[in-house]
Amino acid sequence: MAVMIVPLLLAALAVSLWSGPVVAHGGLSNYTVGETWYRGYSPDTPASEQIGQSWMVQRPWASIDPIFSVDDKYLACNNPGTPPTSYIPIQAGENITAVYYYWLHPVGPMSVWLSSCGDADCRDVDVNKAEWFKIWEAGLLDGPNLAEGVWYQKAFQNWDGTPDLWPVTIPASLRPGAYMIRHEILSIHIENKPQFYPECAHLNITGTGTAFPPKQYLKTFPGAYDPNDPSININIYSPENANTTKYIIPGGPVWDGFTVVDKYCLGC
Ligand SMILES: [Cu+2]
Repeated sequence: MAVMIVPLLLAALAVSLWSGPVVAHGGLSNYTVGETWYRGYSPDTPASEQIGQSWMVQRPWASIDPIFSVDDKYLACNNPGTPPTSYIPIQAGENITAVYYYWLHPVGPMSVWLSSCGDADCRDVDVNKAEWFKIWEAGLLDGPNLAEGVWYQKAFQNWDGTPDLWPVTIPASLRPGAYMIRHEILSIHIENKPQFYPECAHLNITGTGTAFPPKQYLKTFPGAYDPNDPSININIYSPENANTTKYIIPGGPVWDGFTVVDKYCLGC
């Protein structure tokens, strides 16, 4: 019984949202872990009813509009991206599912990042100085080319009134602690005008793991992306991209959960 409650609730909410005006863009509205759902920020609800509330786990995003520049400070955790009050409790090895009530854009990669808050409360961490590592990514799933192929960004959309669900596993080996999680959708359907949609939440990760990624996986936002990266400043409709399914997801490799700092290798 309990298992059914969350999907039904989400479906009901999704339907009610669909009765509003149809808009472009969008964002990450809620998170689920197991059967528990955690409410995120909504740009459609007054900020005063959300910011500072004891239940809030997500950094607020004031609008559904994208961020266009890789140098924008809001690339880290959107605008304003100020700290929430609460943490989502989750065990390393468990899934966290990002819930979008709708997502309309079809083309471009999606990635999920974590940043350890160390001994600090994540509320005191500067998201632009935080060091993030990628734990998940997905790009083009199926050909025939970048413009006409099926990307995960398209595949995860539902058009039956149910929300779009994006499940990701927290690496089981990860050292426990306070972390920020950052979901990013990069939409590249408009030539040479990338659109970034980041949202962040706070996690209290438990577990018995000891692993943590080495330096080469740690990136800052801004900083992780080059504006001239051919995967970011891209025209998917160009003749040279008409016959290729090759696309390198920006931001470097996903941390596998096992590659750790070699204690015998200074400076690695
Ligand atoms: Cu849009």
